[in-house]
Amino acid sequence: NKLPLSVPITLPNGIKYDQPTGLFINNEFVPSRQGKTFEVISPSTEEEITHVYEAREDDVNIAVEAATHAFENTDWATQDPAIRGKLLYNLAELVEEHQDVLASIESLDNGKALQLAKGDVGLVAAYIRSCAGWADKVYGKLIETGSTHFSYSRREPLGVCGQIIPWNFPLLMWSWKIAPALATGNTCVLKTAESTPLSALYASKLVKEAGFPRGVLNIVSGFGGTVGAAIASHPKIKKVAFTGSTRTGRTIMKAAAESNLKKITLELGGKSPNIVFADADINKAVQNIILGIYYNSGEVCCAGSRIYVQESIYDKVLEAFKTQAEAVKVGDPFDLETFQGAQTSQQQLDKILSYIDIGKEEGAKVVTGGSRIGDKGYFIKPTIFADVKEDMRIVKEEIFGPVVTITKFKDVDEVIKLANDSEYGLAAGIHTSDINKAIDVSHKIKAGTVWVNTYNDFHSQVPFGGFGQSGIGREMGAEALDNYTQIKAVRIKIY
Ligand code: TXE
Repeated sequence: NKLPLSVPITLPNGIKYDQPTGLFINNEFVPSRQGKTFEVISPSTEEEITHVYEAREDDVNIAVEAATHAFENTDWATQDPAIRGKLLYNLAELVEEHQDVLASIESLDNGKALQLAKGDVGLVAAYIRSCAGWADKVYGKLIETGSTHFSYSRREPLGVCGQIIPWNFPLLMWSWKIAPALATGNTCVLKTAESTPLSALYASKLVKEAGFPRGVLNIVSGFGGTVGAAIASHPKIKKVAFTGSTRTGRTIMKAAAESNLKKITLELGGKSPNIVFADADINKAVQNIILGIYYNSGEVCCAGSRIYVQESIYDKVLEAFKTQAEAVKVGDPFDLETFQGAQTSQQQLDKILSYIDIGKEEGAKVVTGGSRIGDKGYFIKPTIFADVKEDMRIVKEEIFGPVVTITKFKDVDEVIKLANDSEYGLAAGIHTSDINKAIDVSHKIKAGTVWVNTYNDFHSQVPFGGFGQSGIGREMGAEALDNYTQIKAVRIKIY
């Protein structure tokens, strides 16, 4: 039986909508060439939501052709950029108009608490709007080289951009990828994660409604080893932007190098330190360490997964943290009281539970949590490990779940050493009331983002990305546009 290109869905909160199931190519939903489909599961019930069409390499070729045509043979890249800005602005408005359904799809498909999903959709609209504003503010330079020449540089788009996104923030990652690429006149072929394809397909309807011309944004649902690999090695794709694991990032970088040396940006894993100094406001610091690790069920690349507390306040912080961790409401994402929903997949559930076992075997002490909740739906208790040693795997490796380690430190020098002892370098948190210490430690920490007296606190204008093995390049802010433009120098001889 052929899968229809749209299926009616009633969401757990009663919202009814039509879910597109096709690949989005040339502004139309189409079946995949081979007609294969895959199942999409609700992580909170483990029940099937729907099937969607599964792209393969031949579909990637068709999508790349569509994107190439839009880039080469239309005025998409060469028109007044304010027109692209207006289209992005329209899209931001539509995202806001459809925020309830978008957030609900995200909760259903990813398992995250609906309240958090609403926050994600707000960030999506804000970021697309921010890029709308950038579209007509991409400048080159007039370069003074003496009276014999006229020299200038201009920023030009790259062409077709391949984009591969993960499942932890499906719609937010979609926006971080497409908005700067489209603002600067590129065209896109984006692959969603196989466990969370639904929200980007729904948003594709909005892309068409916003007035984007055919072929500028194409979405292919499918698996990493087939569609993802085809994007990373495609000879007509000029750049690949990826968010996901460090392991897959390496594979993509290799494929990009071996195919056509396409440009890359990678936003990878992390093991971010969250540091509480004795002079911090303890209540606020504890709220931030809760937010740092249990927000989005811990499935956050910059999760504050290593907590360091100065020894004089360690017992007090640990007690307050334990109490608050035990009060975190875990469960049905559609319950508006829920803070921590389900983990996104069985694979993720298994990985986190295996790290909990590893922590126990390594001799760390489970302060609270340490097990699955129930046997239906991928729920895990907010977990704290204390009495850890710095070389334990639970301190070194990314768990990507609601599991955190907590360690004592003596002074600034010691905690900087501990914080920086990681192959990653995505983010860090510092909690202190001393502005000198805040600035000094921020500058000494090896991470792409440092939050002071806050955590997981994003803004469209603030660049985000990793040091070390946490990635290459920055998303958001003016820096994001650099990833999607290349500089051309023009030098004209006058006499
Ligand atoms: O990641 P993958 P997985 C980390 C986190 C998590 C672990 C494994 O620790 O537990 O990675 O998750 C596509 N060529 N992060 O296995 O494989 C894949 O289809 C091209 C951190 O899901 O990196 C999906 O679209 N693409 C992270 C995307 O890559 C390939 C977010 C991410 O999947 C591919 C997610 C290939 N060979 C996981 N193989 C973050 N930085 O936020 C897979 N993909």
